[in-house]
Amino acid sequence: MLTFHSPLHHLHHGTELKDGGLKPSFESPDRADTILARVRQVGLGPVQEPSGYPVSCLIGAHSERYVRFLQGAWDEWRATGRQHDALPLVWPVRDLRSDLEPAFIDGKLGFYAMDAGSPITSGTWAAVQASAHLALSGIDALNAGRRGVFALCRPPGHHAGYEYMGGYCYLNNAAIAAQRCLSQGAQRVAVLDVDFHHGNGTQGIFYQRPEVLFLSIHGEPLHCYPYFSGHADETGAGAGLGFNANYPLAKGSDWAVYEQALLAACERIRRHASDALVISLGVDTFEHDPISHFRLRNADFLRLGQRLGALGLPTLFVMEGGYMVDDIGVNAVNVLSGFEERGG
Ligand code: Q9C
Ligand code: ZN
Repeated sequence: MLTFHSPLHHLHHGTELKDGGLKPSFESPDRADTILARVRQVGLGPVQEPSGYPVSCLIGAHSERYVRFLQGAWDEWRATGRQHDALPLVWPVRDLRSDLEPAFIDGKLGFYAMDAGSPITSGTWAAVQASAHLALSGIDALNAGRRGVFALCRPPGHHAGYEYMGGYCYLNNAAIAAQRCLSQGAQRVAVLDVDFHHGNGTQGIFYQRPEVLFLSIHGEPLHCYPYFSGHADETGAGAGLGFNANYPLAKGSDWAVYEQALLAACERIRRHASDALVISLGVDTFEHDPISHFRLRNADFLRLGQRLGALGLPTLFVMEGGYMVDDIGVNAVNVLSGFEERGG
């Protein structure tokens, strides 16, 4: 399997609020380094750097003004004399106005964020842009005839919506890839999100569109982040009604429970008759993940990959979450190896 990777991800290393103080984020550079080392160790296949793409390739999945905000946020923040990570601290919830973009950076940060989990740092835009280019390069490789491709994206993307960042995510790499796939001639695409957390950003971007089937298997949202989306009754709207499928599972779910949801999702994907499949590949479903609550074991990730390979579709794997760094390489590459066994 071909892997796309860029060393530019190192430019982004943020902080997050935990235990009452600012700490280094769980979403750290050594995550991608560990996965890359494992890709090389098992000889998964060649590793390539991404091509360059114009900013216009990001539009569609995101609005133009949101991409412009991301691009300029650090400079606007620095211009106010601050040098530490920029974090939002005020949000336009419910009855507040969300129809007007604030002019000052502190207001813009809240306007374009769902939480305080996605800090803007000096290197964030360069890393985020490179991450999206990995996903775009991945789709181009599929269109050139590859059957399975791995975009080793970092920062991750699935919590990022049409006009917001959050949950360590800025640009929605999987949605950007699906969008490119359609613009290059695909009629139908499926995006299956196997990260522990609901892929709220991807769901929102495609909620009204029947050509993109979005499915997500995740921790039950009344108890698990992101709390405000991911319920089973979210099935799409307008023309997209019936093209969104959520499989929320109880905290503590193991492979036996997980596999049932996975089989249901695979059956729904077959019915969609997709030309291509994008997998939002989070491995924070692992039993020892520090911030998540499923109980998948190392070997279960191999089984997950085998099920995905059996779908027989051109497949792009886009890296999302996974915070037990010791095992992240083994678990992510197990999915990819399982896929190759069954369909490569
Ligand atoms: N104490 C992804 O997996 N914060 N994002 C959880 C932990 C947000 C996860 C709080 C988790 C976001 C891509
Ligand atoms: Zn996650």
